[in-house]
Amino acid sequence: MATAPTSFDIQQVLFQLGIKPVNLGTSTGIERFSTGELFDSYSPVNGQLIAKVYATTAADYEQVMEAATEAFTFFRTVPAPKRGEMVRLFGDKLRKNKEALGKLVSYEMGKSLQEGYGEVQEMIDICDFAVGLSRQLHGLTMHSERPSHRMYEQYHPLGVVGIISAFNFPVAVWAWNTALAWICGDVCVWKPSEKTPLCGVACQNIIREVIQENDLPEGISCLINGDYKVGEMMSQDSRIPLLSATGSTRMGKSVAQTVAARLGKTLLELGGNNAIIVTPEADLKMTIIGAVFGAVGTAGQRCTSTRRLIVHESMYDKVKHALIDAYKQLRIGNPLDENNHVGPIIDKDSVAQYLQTLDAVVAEGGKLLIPGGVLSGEGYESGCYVQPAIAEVENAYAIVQKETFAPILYLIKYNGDLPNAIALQNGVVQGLSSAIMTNNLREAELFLSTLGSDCGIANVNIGTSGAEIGGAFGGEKETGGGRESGSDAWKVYMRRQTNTINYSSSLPLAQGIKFDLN
Ligand code: UN1
Repeated sequence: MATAPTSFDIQQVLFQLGIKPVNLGTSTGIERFSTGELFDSYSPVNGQLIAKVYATTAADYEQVMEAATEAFTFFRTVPAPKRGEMVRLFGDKLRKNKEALGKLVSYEMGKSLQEGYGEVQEMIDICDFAVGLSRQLHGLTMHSERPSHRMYEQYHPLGVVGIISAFNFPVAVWAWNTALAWICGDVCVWKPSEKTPLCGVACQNIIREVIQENDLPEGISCLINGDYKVGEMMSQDSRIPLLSATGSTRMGKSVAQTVAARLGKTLLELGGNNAIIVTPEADLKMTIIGAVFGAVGTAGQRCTSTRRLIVHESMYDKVKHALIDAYKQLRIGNPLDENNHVGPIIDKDSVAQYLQTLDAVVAEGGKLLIPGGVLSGEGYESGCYVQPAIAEVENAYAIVQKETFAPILYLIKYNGDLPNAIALQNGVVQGLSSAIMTNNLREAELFLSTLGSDCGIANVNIGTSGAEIGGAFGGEKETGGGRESGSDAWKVYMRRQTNTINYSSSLPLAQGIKFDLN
């Protein structure tokens, strides 16, 4: 189905967000520079060049790290609620720029406009959350075993926090990290994905206004750009006590090893292979909406996307036919046209991986119920539009064990009782998100119990994607173990200190040890 290449004025959006045809990709907050190579950002929507960005060199990186380190010496002394005020002002700016930034996200990354706006809303939500949190960075007080002693713990800022983010959430994942890190008193250096550098430049332009208008220190929010080599500079840099990285498991393993070798901390949010279990007591209509949005939303490129549907044999045919019917109604096309459900995937490499995965499914004996394929013709000139596919498979297939960042949904049958389905759901190396569709309390509680899902996120009668910012976000096993966003995820951005104060006039030792002089 053909639609207009863009249903909005991209030039106006770029102007509002301060994006030029050629952009300096390195910034220490206010100052912008870059001496590296120029690289392009193409839109998967229509294949057109949006703008160019200069990459960060090793010398540029040094300048950024000096500014960040310097800014930290001041920023750590600013009271946390005052740092919260800065985040509140940032949230206000995001509200003003929601439409433009949402459109840029949609145009540079390819997700639907609704999801582009949703992503900016997620940034606003985390700012609000962080503002409140800035008055709640609580530690505990505990009773000392010694008389007239007081013992408590407190949290101090860590230092320079590095953030490596992925193309699929080009702005929100930075905001999850940076809004929390700032209220915790840290300063941030951000490397956005080289596939969505303009979203990074736009965000930096927005925070730059907050820094300038409020005389905040340059260096609290820095931007660097480029490929994995720039990421390696961060991994190796002992001036970065915490590196938060979102992306593939392969990238995460490399970052984790390098950072661990210098005993730094990582916060990893890596691949998922998320399943929805559909029991005999599931509501069919809710199941179909949850599964289809989970599988084709963001064109299957969320780490929380639904990859596997594990359906009880008694429901299997019903679910299969309802899914096929639903997929036939999907409108694939320009994501800026709100009539469309599914936009393009990020680039042609990704299209090639999608096609290889479909071949591998067939080679292992799977059956394609909706065969998929690359769309061509008017409106599809970028070559990045693919048909969301459904395949009947076995969970044990090697290809099913892997995460393919594309709209491919695997349909898997289970027989007998719920523990069989849970075993399949847990029978992958990843552990991010999971869900069960059931109206049976016993099934729901078993799924959430210690014998149930082994994932960081486990939902009942909701799909696998679309988590709210208030909960801790992240997963187990090869997903990396990190937790970002809500709940007490802030603690990873701070160092904990235990303090014991003696207000007696003697010096008793812990564990009753006697040590007398004279
Ligand atoms: C991601 O795909 O990296 O839960 C993040 C969700 C979104 C965040 C996804 N709130 O689907």
